[in-house]
Amino acid sequence: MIKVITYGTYDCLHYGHINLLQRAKALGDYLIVGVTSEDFDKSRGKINVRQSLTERIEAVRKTGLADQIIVEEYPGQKIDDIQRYGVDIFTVGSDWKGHFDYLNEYCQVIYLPRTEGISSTQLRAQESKIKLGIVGEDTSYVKKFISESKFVNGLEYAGRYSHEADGNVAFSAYEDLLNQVDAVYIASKPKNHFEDIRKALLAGKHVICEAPMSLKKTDSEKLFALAAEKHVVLMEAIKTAYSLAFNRMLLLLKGGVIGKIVSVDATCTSLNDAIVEKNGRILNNGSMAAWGPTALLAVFKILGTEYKDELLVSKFNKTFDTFDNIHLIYDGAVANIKVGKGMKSEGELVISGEKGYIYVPAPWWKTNYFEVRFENANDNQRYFYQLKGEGIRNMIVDFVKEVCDQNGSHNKISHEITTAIAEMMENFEDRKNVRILEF
Ligand code: C2G
Repeated sequence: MIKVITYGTYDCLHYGHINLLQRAKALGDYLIVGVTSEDFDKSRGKINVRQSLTERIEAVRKTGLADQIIVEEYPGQKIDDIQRYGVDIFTVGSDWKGHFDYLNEYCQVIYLPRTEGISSTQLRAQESKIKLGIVGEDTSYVKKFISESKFVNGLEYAGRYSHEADGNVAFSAYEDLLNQVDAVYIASKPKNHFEDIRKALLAGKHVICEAPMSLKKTDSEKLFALAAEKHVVLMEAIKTAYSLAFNRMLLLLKGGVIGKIVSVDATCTSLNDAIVEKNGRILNNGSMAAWGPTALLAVFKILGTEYKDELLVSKFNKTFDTFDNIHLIYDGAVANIKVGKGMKSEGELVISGEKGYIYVPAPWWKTNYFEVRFENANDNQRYFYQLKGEGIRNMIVDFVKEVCDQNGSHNKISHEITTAIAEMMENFEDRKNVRILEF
């Protein structure tokens, strides 16, 4: 019996795929089809896959061409599979010609002519594109967001509007932008977020807003209620939530890998305490607005939002907080956050447990790597997940998917966490439980 194996994503299964599978089947007596897992596709840069692994496996199964279906999950698995299943022929479309010649050491490699004129990317692109506008100044982060959005299928950048009359804006009025788009990325100053979001939601637009999305708990609740009433998406943009490594780490913690969690220590610093003024107005945010949401996201994802007590210790320069130390007391655990734009420290995340701890090296907020460490170092585990674009393109992909599906499954930051972050911003602004180190 001649065994043939082939692999693919098979997203939005089309006749190009089926053509390949038919010819692969004809090469032998038994065809094994490897369907790529979501993690494996993300790690090799395929972030726009629309269908779940289950849906893609089912589509391949329905063709009736596969005698066996397996999941491809890691680089190098092909060699394992060829040996494990006693495969005689590996085949794949000619778009991969040369890429798998190394498999000749294990079996015959055959590249079959690719079917021209059809691809999953093309099919996804035919779906209606979401027009996205941006509200905000021409900062380096906004520029990065625009360049990252180009990797996202189904999205079309329509231009920018800014409250500060600056350079090359496509729209001179916010209403003009809202009339031309389906969704808005809001990167204006935090104090403008509420109005910018409210107007967009009232206009029936989907919103992804830079953190902190809201500076008051009640404002956050009002905005989510309005989004629900208008049947549109409202998401807070904290890219860390969309990093594969961060999410796999959360799953390990939930599974008890380090036992009961005792403390979460998160540090985020970027030394940039220059006061930026324009027309007499301070343009830059302090440490709490710049880094608080990211650090709080990790704490709230790991320990929840029901802390019993809090203490904020802050240091200021003439105009904003250059360093903030946030202590949160939970039932049986504590969180200790250090954020700063006027100081420098090791930007690491350490989650301590009764059996071990997880160490995420700096910059943990855009990491692709973490370690699980134990008393006996021989038991230590290391995890690596490729992360392209710091997680921004992954975040935009999930925003687009949420706009298309609107079932809440793609938004990795719950309304509860966004609202808890808003409450912390409010406590800080109101100096509730805040001790000032010096002014
Ligand atoms: N294919 C084809 N003609 C097309 C589109 C795809 O022959 N118009 C073939 C591809 O060459 C591949 C298979 O169909 O052999 C599945 O294609 P994709 O789902 O795009 O997956 P891809 O990432 O190309 O799979 O590690 C090998 C890769 O997983 C191959």
